[in-house]
Amino acid sequence: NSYTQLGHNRKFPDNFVWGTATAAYQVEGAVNEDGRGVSIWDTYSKIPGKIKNNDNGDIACDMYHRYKEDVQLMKSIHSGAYRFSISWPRVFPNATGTPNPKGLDFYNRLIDELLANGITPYATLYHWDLPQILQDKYGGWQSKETSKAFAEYAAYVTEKISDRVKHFFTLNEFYSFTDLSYGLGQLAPGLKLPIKEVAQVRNNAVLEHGMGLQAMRQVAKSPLEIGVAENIVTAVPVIETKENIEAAKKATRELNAGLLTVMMEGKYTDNYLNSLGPDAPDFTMEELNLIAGPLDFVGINVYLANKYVQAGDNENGFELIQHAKHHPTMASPWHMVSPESLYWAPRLVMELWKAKEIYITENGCGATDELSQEGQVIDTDRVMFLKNYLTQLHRATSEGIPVTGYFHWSLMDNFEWIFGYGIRFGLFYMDYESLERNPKLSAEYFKKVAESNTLL
Ligand code: PNW
Repeated sequence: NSYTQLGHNRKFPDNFVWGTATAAYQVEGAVNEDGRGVSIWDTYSKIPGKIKNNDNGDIACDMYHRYKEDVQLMKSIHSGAYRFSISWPRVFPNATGTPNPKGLDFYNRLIDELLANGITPYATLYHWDLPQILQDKYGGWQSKETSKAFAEYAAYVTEKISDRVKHFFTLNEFYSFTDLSYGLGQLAPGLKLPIKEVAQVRNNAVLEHGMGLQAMRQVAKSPLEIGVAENIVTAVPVIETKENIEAAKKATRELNAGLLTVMMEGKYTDNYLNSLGPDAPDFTMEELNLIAGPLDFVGINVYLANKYVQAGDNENGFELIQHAKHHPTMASPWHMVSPESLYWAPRLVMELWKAKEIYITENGCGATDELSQEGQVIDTDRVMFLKNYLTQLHRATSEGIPVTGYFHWSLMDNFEWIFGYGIRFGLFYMDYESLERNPKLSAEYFKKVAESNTLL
């Protein structure tokens, strides 16, 4: 066939899942509709100077009203799966207690529309929009009360939708909503707490995942596949020698010690606890057991090689290498171009923790796309990005690394957190005046890859 290239098998495995992803606050809008409560992102985005251009998610892509059109967008590019997040304050305006049936109804409508169009729903229960009331009452993730509240919310949602949704993620990107939010002050609630408290926030977050996981299994209507979607900190061997690969394994294990590593191993590494010393978090053995509740798959958001690494003579056995000053980046300042991360991240997860099933729950890039007079968006930068990253993903699957699906971030341009609407990640271009959606060249590329299940 026309997709076969000379001498290469460029197919992805049979039944490989090609999907797209979004998150509630970034696309839904309708923040005051149908009894939705306030989240920390509503509050944070209204503080002048926090978000580029003082943008906020009040309208965003208005997906709350346009979801039917958006399901057709997915269908048009052969996105056979869709990863969306559920807004906790829509379902529980006060975080716990009396649910708001109208809030859940939106997700019921969305799920039914997806299924009617042959698209498999993948639901994320938490993508950073914490009910404001938990922040005000308990300091949000600083308290285990938030972990308990999450378990209640997670169980409620699972009970209501698990007749139709079989794939769940508890939380999205622990590193972002713990360190970046409570330590580095970059994301809501924008705090710069001392390390002891940040370590406790991390512990409460993984505990919350564990408690949620247990609660969800108890109420599931049928066997579910539950995992996380973590932005694993990936250490990539700078040159792929045996020694450097060993070093990358050790480094990746330590760099994720407070989050993914403890979820996979049920204990904090000695290095982690020793380096924290008196700042180590409070936890019990019983909590560690919950934290390490078995996952059905590991979901990883992979954008870059966070660090390059080589073997070292020191105690750790590895040496981290900084990116060179002119290492190329995509439009987001943090986004170092490093396609090989999409090979190494799943390989390291498989080797370190014997993962049997791995999803790439996010990958994509930001750009400053523009719509031409002819109504086209020719995003050669994103197509270049995808060709190179997917080449590495193909390398992974052809070596037998058990990656079963890939979700592109994102279906359409949306509210890019502190960068507002200034950086665009979509396969579809959003005109924020008319709210019209237009496919970019990358949408065509994604469609061809997904449809043929082949690296192009
Ligand atoms: C992810 N980094 O965030 C989030 O899950 C999405 O909501 C977001 O829109 C998307 O990626 C693009 O930014 C990230 O510093 C935030 O490496 C920071 C990093 C990576 C991903």
